Amino acid sequence: MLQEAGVQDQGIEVVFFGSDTGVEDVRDVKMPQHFARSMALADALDPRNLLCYEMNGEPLPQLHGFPLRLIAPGWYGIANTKWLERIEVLPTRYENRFMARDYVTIREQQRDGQSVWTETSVGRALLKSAPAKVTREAGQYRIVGAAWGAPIASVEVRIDAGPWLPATIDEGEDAEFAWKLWSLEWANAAAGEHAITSRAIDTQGNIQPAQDDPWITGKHTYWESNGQVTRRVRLA
Ligand SMILES: Nc1nc2c(c(=O)[nH]1)N[C@H]1C(S)=C(S)[C@@H](COP(=O)(O)O)O[C@H]1N2
Ligand SMILES: [Mo]
Repeated sequence: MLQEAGVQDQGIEVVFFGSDTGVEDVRDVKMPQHFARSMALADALDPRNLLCYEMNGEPLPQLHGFPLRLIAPGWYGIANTKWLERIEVLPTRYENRFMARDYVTIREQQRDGQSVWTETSVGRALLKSAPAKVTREAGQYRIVGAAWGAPIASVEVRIDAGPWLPATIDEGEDAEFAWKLWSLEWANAAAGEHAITSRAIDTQGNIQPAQDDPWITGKHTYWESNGQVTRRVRLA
């Protein structure tokens, strides 16, 4: 669509406006505004982005953005503007509430022995997994979970303080951005309380960070929380 419309040379930013509105106090201004999110032109031109009017062969449900929404695969949910009303190309960066005030990540990172603080807009999805549940069939326990946020090579599971065990990733749809479901047969599961942790490994060898990794401990806001998840279960 952007190519057909013909983006001018000065255009660097593409803004997607939803139809939901509100009034916000910004400095001394009562500013009426729409929900809106922007992307750099190069990101917006990614041919994997979709303007969606159907879901599973049915018209898009109202709750999910009828009549039209953006789906930007590989980005956190906030990027997927629903109830799309307008697309604008700007010659400047766009910094509204949903780019620059809400949905920001404040990180403290060490650089050359100094703390450097950054505040960045929630962006591309990060490597993540979580154990979802434990099932029992004929006395055999199984841990089931999901992994997403990057091309997943493998998933490992740790029970209590044990070694990392390789989970089995389900076959099934090999869509580039689809969640991967995984499972692990839990051998010799003993009655009582247990802690189950998973970690995903992507095709570049990156490992999902532990909760005590500086990447996670230095993150002072809620969003982009891609640390390992530990779930506690009690077996009867
Ligand atoms: N117009 C509009 N689009 C929006 C939002 C919104 O509040 N208004 N919320 C965003 C957020 S934070 C998420 S997680 C997804 C949720 O999409 P879903 O309701 O289809 O799951 O929509 C995004 N798009
Ligand atoms: Mo969200």
